[in-house]
Amino acid sequence: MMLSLAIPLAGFLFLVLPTGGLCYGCAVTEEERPQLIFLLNKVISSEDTRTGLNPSILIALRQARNHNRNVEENLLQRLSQDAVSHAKESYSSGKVALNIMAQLASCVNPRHVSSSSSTINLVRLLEQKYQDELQNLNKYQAPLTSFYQLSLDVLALCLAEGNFSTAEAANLLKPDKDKKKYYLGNFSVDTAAVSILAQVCLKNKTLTPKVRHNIAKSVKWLVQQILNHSHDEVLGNLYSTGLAIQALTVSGIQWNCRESLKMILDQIHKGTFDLPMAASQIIPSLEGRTYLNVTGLNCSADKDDLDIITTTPSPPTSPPPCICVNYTVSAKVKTFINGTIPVHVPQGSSLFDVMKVAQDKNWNIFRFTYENSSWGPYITSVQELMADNNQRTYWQLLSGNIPLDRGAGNYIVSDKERLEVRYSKY
Ligand code: B12
Repeated sequence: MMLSLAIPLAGFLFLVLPTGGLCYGCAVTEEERPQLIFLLNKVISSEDTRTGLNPSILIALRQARNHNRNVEENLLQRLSQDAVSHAKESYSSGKVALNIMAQLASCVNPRHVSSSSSTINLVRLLEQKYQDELQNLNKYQAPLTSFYQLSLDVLALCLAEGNFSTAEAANLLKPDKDKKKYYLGNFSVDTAAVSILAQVCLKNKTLTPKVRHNIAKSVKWLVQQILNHSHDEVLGNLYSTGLAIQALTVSGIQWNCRESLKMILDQIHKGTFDLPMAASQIIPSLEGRTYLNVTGLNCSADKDDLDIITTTPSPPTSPPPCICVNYTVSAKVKTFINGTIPVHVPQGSSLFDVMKVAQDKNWNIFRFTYENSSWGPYITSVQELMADNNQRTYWQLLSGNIPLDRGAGNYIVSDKERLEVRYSKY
């Protein structure tokens, strides 16, 4: 596919693609809907959805055209309860932003989120957390969190009509001011996609022709970068494609989104989006919706037509054969760490399983810590050497020197694979 063949036209990109119809955004057809329902059923039946606190999942479920009202109601209540109790002290700005979008998508005013007779104004809280991010940016040339979260902040403030300067926000997300914001080691398609969504929202709300013109220029540059980082129908990688489809859709370019959509549908049965968080980032695009649509949903018209699936555990089979991988921990920044060990694990094990076996075998060299996040376990330290946001360091996961596109808990290792956890800069 010729995704990189782009001809500038009237300030936007017009893409010439060889096959299929051209469209502005797209959605699954009625024949394809069973595949989407299969995914929605998995999401509503998952532990993460039924007991967890992930606002991205609620945003996705609310944007779907099939619903399980009970599950959505329950998740909304838990999110509201948690926000009332913990948002002020312990939420990052992006987490507040996602919560605002989840409330909006549930037709709740995010300025009055209540639970157990307490109320919180999430929009005012985000205005404050956004100012903290800006202060940190001015002082240390880096946000408190990341430009991904700053983009979420601008998007949520824009959607919820918060009190902030749209011109300043447009300037903040402008790529020519400091292009580094879109690079985390490599160009981050995810960050660019959320930034485009935020900027298009700003553009729709801004009356100043100059600001509108500047936003159009920024969006055009970012769209081109996303396309430059795309191979065939995969925009960035499998896990950024959902957000990138949303971004390309709202940018107004014509492109063959059906090819990307079909690719995503093919991946559903391979288990690529089994993690509810991964599913939540592709569901809106499969429904032909974007995060800009969270304010326009008609909640009272929801159908209640999705059932929770209870899976019967499969009967015990003979234990899987053992495989052997090579596992390395290394650091050359700040301090020197280098250790390699052969690890035997049952077939089907994850990198996280490998790390635990290595740790049990040699605590001195392979001990590590992690935090649970919506994407699974996030590796925070090896031998007490901590990832540090201020110094832009993290523990990178690699196989044969190539960075993994998923986390330690979800990456299934293969026989004779060379795996590495490397202290790196982004
Ligand atoms: C920013 C970011 C990072 C930053 C995080 C630190 C920071 N400065 O914020 C850095 C660059 C360090 C990073 C690292 C990694 N990331 Co990352 N990251 C993101 C990004 C762009 C935004 C996350 C975010 O802020 N969300 C919003 C906030 C409000 O939600 P949150 O839950 O509080 O966010 C936290 C977690 O998401 C966590 N986190 C970030 N990345 C990852 C990855 C994994 C596997 C886990 C468990 C947690 C985690 O850090 C966030 C900030 O604290 C997402 C894109 C996306 N589509 O979500 C990719 C994304 C989540 N990362 C991804 C990957 C693969 C990784 C790495 C495994 C890459 C690697 N080969 O080493 C490592 C994690 C290794 C480890 N130590 O366990 C994938 C996950 C896909 C998947 N199926 O699991 C994503 C979706 C990007 C992509 N399209 O491939 N990441």
